[in-house]
Amino acid sequence: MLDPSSSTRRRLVHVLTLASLLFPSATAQTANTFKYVGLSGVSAQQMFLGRPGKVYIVDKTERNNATVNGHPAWATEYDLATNTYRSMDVLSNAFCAGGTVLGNGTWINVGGNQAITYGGNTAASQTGQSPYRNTDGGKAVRVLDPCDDESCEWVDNPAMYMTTRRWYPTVETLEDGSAIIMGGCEWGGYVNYADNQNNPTIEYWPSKGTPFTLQFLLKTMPVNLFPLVWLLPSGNLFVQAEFQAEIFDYKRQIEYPLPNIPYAVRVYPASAGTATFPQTPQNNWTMTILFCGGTNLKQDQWTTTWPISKYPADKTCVRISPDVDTTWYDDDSLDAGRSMGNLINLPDGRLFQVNGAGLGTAGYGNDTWAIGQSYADNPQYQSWYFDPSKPTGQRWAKAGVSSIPRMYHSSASLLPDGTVIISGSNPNADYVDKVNVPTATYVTQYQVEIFYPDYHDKPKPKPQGMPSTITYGGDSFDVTLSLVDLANNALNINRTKAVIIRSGFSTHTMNMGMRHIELETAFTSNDDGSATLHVAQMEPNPAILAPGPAMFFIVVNGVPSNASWIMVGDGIIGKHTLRPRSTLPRSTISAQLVAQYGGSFVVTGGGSSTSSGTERRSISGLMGWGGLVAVLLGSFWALSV
Ligand SMILES: *[C@@H]1O[C@H](CO)[C@@H](O)[C@H](O)[C@H]1NC(C)=O
Ligand SMILES: *[C@@H]1O[C@H](CO)[C@@H](O)[C@H](O)[C@H]1NC(C)=O
Ligand SMILES: *[C@@H]1O[C@H](CO)[C@@H](O)[C@H](O)[C@H]1NC(C)=O
Ligand SMILES: *[C@@H]1O[C@H](CO)[C@@H](O)[C@H](O)[C@H]1NC(C)=O
Ligand SMILES: *[C@@H]1O[C@H](CO)[C@@H](O)[C@H](O)[C@H]1NC(C)=O
Ligand SMILES: *[C@@H]1O[C@H](CO)[C@@H](O)[C@H](O)[C@H]1NC(C)=O
Ligand SMILES: [Cu+2]
Repeated sequence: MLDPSSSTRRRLVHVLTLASLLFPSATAQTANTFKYVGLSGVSAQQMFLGRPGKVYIVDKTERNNATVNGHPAWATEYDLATNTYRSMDVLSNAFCAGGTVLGNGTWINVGGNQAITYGGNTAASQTGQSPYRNTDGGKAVRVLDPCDDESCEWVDNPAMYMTTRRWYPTVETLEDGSAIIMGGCEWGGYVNYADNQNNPTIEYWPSKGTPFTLQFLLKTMPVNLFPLVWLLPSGNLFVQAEFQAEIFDYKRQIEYPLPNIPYAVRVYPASAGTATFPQTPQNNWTMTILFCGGTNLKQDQWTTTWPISKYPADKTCVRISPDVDTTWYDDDSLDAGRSMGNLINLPDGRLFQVNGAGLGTAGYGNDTWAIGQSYADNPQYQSWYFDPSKPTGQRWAKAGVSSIPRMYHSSASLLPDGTVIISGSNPNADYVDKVNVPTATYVTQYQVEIFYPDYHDKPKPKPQGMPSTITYGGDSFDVTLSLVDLANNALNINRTKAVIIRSGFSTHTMNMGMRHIELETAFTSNDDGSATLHVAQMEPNPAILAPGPAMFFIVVNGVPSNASWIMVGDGIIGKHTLRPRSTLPRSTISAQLVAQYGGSFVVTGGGSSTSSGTERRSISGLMGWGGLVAVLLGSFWALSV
């Protein structure tokens, strides 16, 4: 294991920094690699991108290296430009909290555990005494308005708390920008051992009244903590725990059972990777949810009396599109079984799988069979791409290899430059390093890594006119791209996508609220090979993407621009303005360009067509772009690269 403070590592960082100053092209050799960039100060059990340059990290209360107001910290703000952290004071114990961003841009961090002392043991006082000075976080709702200038702090005020205790709750943002808070337990545990501590209820934040019971959370004991929940475009919720699944019409409080999920338990602590496929104009923004890995423990095996850390994780992947089809479909299996392998939406439409373990599950405890305290072993260092647009059997491809074990309490998030930040891992009750526990196998990780996807070494498009707001319906807007932005191939305008990604709140192998939404586009290409991309607003349906901040990317032939930071909706919690669907002009290509390309084009599957002249004319409907692209590859523009 790498020691983050070793002088070797410092020297290495210096050499790399020097190299990249002297040889700027050195940074162009990073594709498919992980790079250590800094220390997080507290372990990244929970992590989210709150501003374009700021990542917020929340940990459980423990003896962290970072301190704040005279006690160990359990929250930091990580600056992406300087790779340094700022300690933040969270008052209550945020152990296994959930979180999301609201329609007005405020983030909430929800639930947790009693105040604790050394070793993760319950503190005698619940009101902020030494050594950690933490308070009871069971009902906590911690509130943050992220900032660029280091002025913001978490507000952890009991006046804003929930009415019931929730350890491991799931939080999802709804159409009005408020949050629904589901499930959890009162006093913790590996699973929800006893009915008398289950919290099978739902409440909202801001509150909409007293909590009500979801029958599903009674039926799915004992594996119903951190239930897997997505707001569907229909406005219903899809809910999955244990082997069961349902559609929940939360507005009318009606539950519709779905067939059981095949092969394995996916919810925490089995902790499959989960993500939604890109929701695009072509698929009518239908949500398809992928579940990969987990563990196939049976109902009576959720005890800690046997060596779970030796039990192989599951390797199957299954998917469902709950709004249109209640069938579970097999998808391409993982190369090897994996628990806790995060799936992260990339702007180019692929998913990136990272972190996890080949044996065991999430969780830890003082069990003789545990690896130290870890219930998982055999960390998985190989990361993967999953491409939902590829035919079955060809969807997985190897990405990079990390050297840091990232298992229980690790996290990951997409960043605005298309890279992925990865941090955390601490399968221990308190902070552990090789000094205080010389025999430790899996220490508390503070190392922050960036993964550079394979598109990273290609020149980034720098589109002009990037938006800062996206509305539900309304007038389309224009983004312009130079010929260079189109990788010196004017035809790439027909392989250009406008993509919104919400990176979500990453914890326990989930990124709550993570979505990939592609907007409808049309284009006008110009004589000089530059082009204007006309971009439709969101569909006038906030259930496709709930209101709140997100990233907007232009992706040219698989290469994303840097994102602009957008607010989706009106920036409020409440009823959002719905406007008529955007109408787009017809796509046109400069006739001069068409002439330049030779004037004669092969059309795939529809005869052939000749085009020449000097006036701009519409070519959609005239000819298949696929054929045009095929004929022109390697010709004028490609040669001029
Ligand atoms: C602990 O914090 C100090 C600064 O307070 C820093 O120099 C050191 O690198 C940190 N160590 C780790 C392991 O994070
Ligand atoms: C968003 O709404 C919440 C709940 O009403 C409130 O606490 C928070 O201050 C609001 N944020 C902003 C930026 O107005
Ligand atoms: C587990 O073991 C650690 C290390 O020996 C100790 O500090 C802690 O108190 C123990 N926790 C429990 C719940 O027994
Ligand atoms: C597209 O999805 C919406 C729900 O978001 C649905 O109302 C509509 O009927 C669907 N359209 C088609 C053509 O399937
Ligand atoms: C993209 O963002 C990164 C990180 O902020 C920055 O270093 C880079 O210059 C940006 N590139 C472009 C093309 O804007
Ligand atoms: C873009 O190209 C595809 C084939 O590659 C074609 O089906 C589509 O119609 C083209 N789009 C436009 C707007 O011409
Ligand atoms: Cu946890």
